[in-house]
This record gives sequence, structure tokens and C-alpha cells, in this order.
Amino acid sequence: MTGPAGDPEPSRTGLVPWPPEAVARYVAAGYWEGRPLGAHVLAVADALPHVEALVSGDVRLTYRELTQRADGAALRLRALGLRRDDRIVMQLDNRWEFVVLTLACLRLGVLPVMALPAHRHHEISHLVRHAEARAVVVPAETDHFDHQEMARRIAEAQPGLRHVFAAGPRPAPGSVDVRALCRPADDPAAARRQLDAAAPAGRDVALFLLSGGTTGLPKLIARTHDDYAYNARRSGEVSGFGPSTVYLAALPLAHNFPLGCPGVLGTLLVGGRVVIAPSPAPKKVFDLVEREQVTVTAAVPTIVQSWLAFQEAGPGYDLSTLRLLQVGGARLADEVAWRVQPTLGCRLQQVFGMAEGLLNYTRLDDPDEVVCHTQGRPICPDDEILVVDDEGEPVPDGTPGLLLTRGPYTPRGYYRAEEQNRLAFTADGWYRTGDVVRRRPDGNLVVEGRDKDMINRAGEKVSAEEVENFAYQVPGVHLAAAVAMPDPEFGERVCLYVVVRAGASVRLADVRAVMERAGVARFKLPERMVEVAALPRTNVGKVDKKALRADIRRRLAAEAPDELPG
Ligand code: OOB
Repeated sequence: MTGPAGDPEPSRTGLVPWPPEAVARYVAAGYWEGRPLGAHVLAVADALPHVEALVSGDVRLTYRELTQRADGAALRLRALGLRRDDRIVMQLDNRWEFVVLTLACLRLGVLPVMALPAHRHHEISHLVRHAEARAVVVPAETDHFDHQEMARRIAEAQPGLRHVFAAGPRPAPGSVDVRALCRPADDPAAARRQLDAAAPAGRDVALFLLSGGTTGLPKLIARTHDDYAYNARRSGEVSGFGPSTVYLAALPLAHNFPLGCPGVLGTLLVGGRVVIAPSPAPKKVFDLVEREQVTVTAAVPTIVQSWLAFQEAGPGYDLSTLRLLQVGGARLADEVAWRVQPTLGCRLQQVFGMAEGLLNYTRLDDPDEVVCHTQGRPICPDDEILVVDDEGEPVPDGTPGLLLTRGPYTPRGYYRAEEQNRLAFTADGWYRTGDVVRRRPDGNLVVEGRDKDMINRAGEKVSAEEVENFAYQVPGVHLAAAVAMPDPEFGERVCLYVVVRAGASVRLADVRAVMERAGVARFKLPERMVEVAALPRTNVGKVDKKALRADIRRRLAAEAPDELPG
């Protein structure tokens, strides 16, 4: 899987290369530094060996301890037979092992596929199959859900999956103990030399992120060492990250936002300290902010609302070290934005990003009006932005249109997805974000909506098509259409419109039961069903989702007029 940049045979590797002209430009401009991510972190560890890098529960690791553990884990992965370009599906919640193991993969050139903790059999088995993964990493705990049992079932069905790794106190027999795996090597200096000698190149793929999903199952986004290092480093510059940064990771680490925008990686690249929160619950987070003197954290709008409400209720945590709150993943309402600084005493930064690449940030010295009313502007001078109408013609600034983009950290296609790539990318490599934005004359973007079949539930993206596919498995469902319904708590929830066959009856519980039996992540389950006689159609005969969204909005307004968000 060497180098999407310049690889002549995308169909063989499944990767879509940047064209040579763009590669030359990105290298010449210094965006792509030609070094693996592991080397960046090791350089920091050499300069600041005894500085704390990672705090998670009772575990505190200095840069030296972190990198030595990562190298130890890398060699043990190799001893287990994992090789360069092998894929590992990583399904870990927020814990230190996530960071050590990810670094280990980056050192070895093994490619982690960043699955979400909420994923279940349906998603994980798809990821294992699609990535032809050799190993899967899951939490060892079984109190809420037995991930190891799920992983074992997947391994039985897919013999290519050789190992189940379990992180936590008591891994089941047959699982590899991640804690033991993540011990330093007996001779750390020798381990480092061995790994340095076989290190991946800057152009090589470093990891796979998952697409927000408009298709049946999540697509994989191959991010290279060079592009993701730029993503994290430049994000860090824009967000004022430095050695005194204490970054609290409260969102699930597998998301691009807390992982590399600037997130954990952006903090480790500059010698800051990463504090991992097991959950974004306000009490937990504020307690950590106070105890660890956190300076920056990131959240999705619904979490921010819960933090604001908690603080406004007056629990009296000392949040005075907190300098910056980054908010992204879904549209932050302007009126919520205005409450951040007065309530939490820190600056707000809006982040409009995507796992596919393009990142927009408001800047730390922007006027409040920009910070509270826009979703920022691109981080790279070579981020190309097009805002077009339905015919693909550019619209003037101030007019909403579809956002297309290209750039040095926006890959030109999904992994092994030729058919979908023809829809999601133009022939000349522009990624169709599906977001409807308005560009202001000052260059800042305002997200006005979207033109993609996705539901954004508290920042978790749900593909309408995926929900519909399950609905069709329910006997009695003639037609199904999933749409977003506005929700005061989650921003949006999944609402399912169905046309029921004559004489049959379908309940919401029937659809949910089908999805639960298939082992689908719970956040995708529809939370309301509306039975209709027919689905509205556009003039080309497609289901008119716009009309359905308007319909559910009307119904909700009639039921509880005060509860609807703007
Ligand atoms: C982030 O990444 P994804 O891949 O989970 O989702 C991307 C999509 C965008 O295309 C857009 O539809 C939506 O999420 N989105 C926003 C937004 N930030 C993301 N919509 C409105 N306002 C915003 N500020 O969500 C993500 C990746 C990196 C950093 C931050 C968020």
C-alpha cells in the first residue's frame, strides 16, 4: 500500500493518488515533510523526555515512557506476525492504550482502522472484511457489551482475522492482552533502532478514518503520514498549541476531531500534555479541567450545551486555566456560541471539518462576530474551495451553494470504492462535501445546511440509506425513507417515513428490532416512525427528502412548539 501519491495503479492498491503536479506543489510548499508521524513524536520525546505526555485515569506517561511503550508494542505486533500495511481494526474507547497502540502502528507501518466505540457486529465485521484486517482491538470489559465475544464471532466467520486484542484488566482466554503488549521493550534503544530502520515513508498511508457515511456502510479514508501530520500540525498552529498546552480529549478518540484537529496528535507534536476523559459528562470533564489544569478541549454542540447548562447551574468548578473551547462536528447555533465565553470564561473556536480532509477554523484573534456566526476558514493556502449551484456553476460570495474542495490533506478518493468515488469526487479530484455553505466576503464559511442523505445525531453521522436498507427487511414495509428530525437535545435524530403494504402493520419497534438483531450501532436506530400513504417525489422521481424534513418539522412544531431548535 505504498504511497497514494504517485502510485500508478489505484485499482490494485485501492488508493487514489494525488496527481504528480499536486504532489510536487505540496512538497515544495513544505506541507508534506516526508517523515512518518512516529518520527515527529520521537523528536519531541528526545527533546522533552521527562515531560508528561499522556494522562489517563491513574496512568501518567512521560514522552519517553510513551514512545518506549509504543516501540515495545510495535515489536510485539511484529512478533505476532503483523507486517507493514497490514490493517488492524481499532475499536477502543478513551483510554491510554488507544494512544500507545496507535503510535505503535504508526511506527511499524501497520494501519489502524479507526472504528467507533459505538459500533457493533454489523459495522465491525464490515470493516474487517473491507480492510481485510488481520487483527481487531476491543475493550476487555464486558459490563455493557461483550466486545471480545463479538470479535471472536467475526474471526470465526472471517479466518483472515487472526488476532483479537483486548485492552483492559481481564482479557478473555484467547485474546491478546493489550496491557502486556504495551510494555517497553527490554532494550528500548535497540527497539528504536530496529523500528527506525524499517520506518514507513511520509507518503505511505498512516491510518484509515471512517467517512461520515451517506452510503450503506462506512467508507474508509486513507490518510498518509505526510497529510495527517500537516493536518495536526497546522491545526495546532491555528489553535495556538504549544508546550504549555494541556489538551483534554473528551470526544471518542477515533474521531478525526479529537485525534488530529489538532487533538491528541497535534498536542504530542508540540510537547503538550494530553489528558483523556473517559466520557464527556460535564462533572467528569470539569473535574479533570480543574485537577489537570486543562487549557484546551473540544466538543460537539450538544455536549457544549450540556456543559453550559451544568456551569450555569453553578457547581463551582475552577475552570480558570481553560483558554479555548473548540466546537465542531455539527452546526453550533449562534445563540449558544455567544454563551461560551461568558459562561466558561474561555475563547470559542468553531471547527468545520471532515474525516475526508478539509478543515476550517475560526482564528483566535477573530472578532466575536466571526467566532460566533461563522464556521471559520480553511487552514491551508492551498485548500481549494468551490461553492457551486446545482448545475456546478460557481455562485457569488454570500449565496449558499454546494461546497467542493481539494487540497494537501484531502485525499482524492475513498479506499477501494471506485463506484462511490465517481459520485463523491469530480473527474478532476474535487471532493463533493455535500455541505451547503455560504462564503462571506471575509473568506469565512457559514454552514447553511446539506445536500447529502445523512442524519447528524449529536455529531455522529447516520447514513439514511443504511437505515432504509434495514427498514426494507421488515415484512410489511413497502417504501422507507429516513430523514433528520430536529431535536433540542441531539440536534437531530433519525426519523423514518414508511409506506406500509396493504393489510400489514409496522411498528417502530419492528424496525429497531431488525437493526438490533443485525448488531447495528445504537445511535443509528430510528427514534420516530411516520406512516404515510405515499412518499413525496421530486420531478425526477426521487424521494423528496426536503419535503419530508419539512413535514416532520411541521408535525413537531404542532406537538411542542417551544422545543424546536432554530
Ligand atoms: C467532523 O467530521 P465527520 O467526518 O464526522 O463529519 C463531517 C461532516 C461535514 O461534512 C459536515 O456535514 C458536518 O460533519 N460538520 C459540520 C461542522 N463540522 C462538521 N456541520 C456544521 N458545522 C460544523 N462546525 O465532524 C469533524 C472533523 C474534524 C473536525 C471537526 C469535525
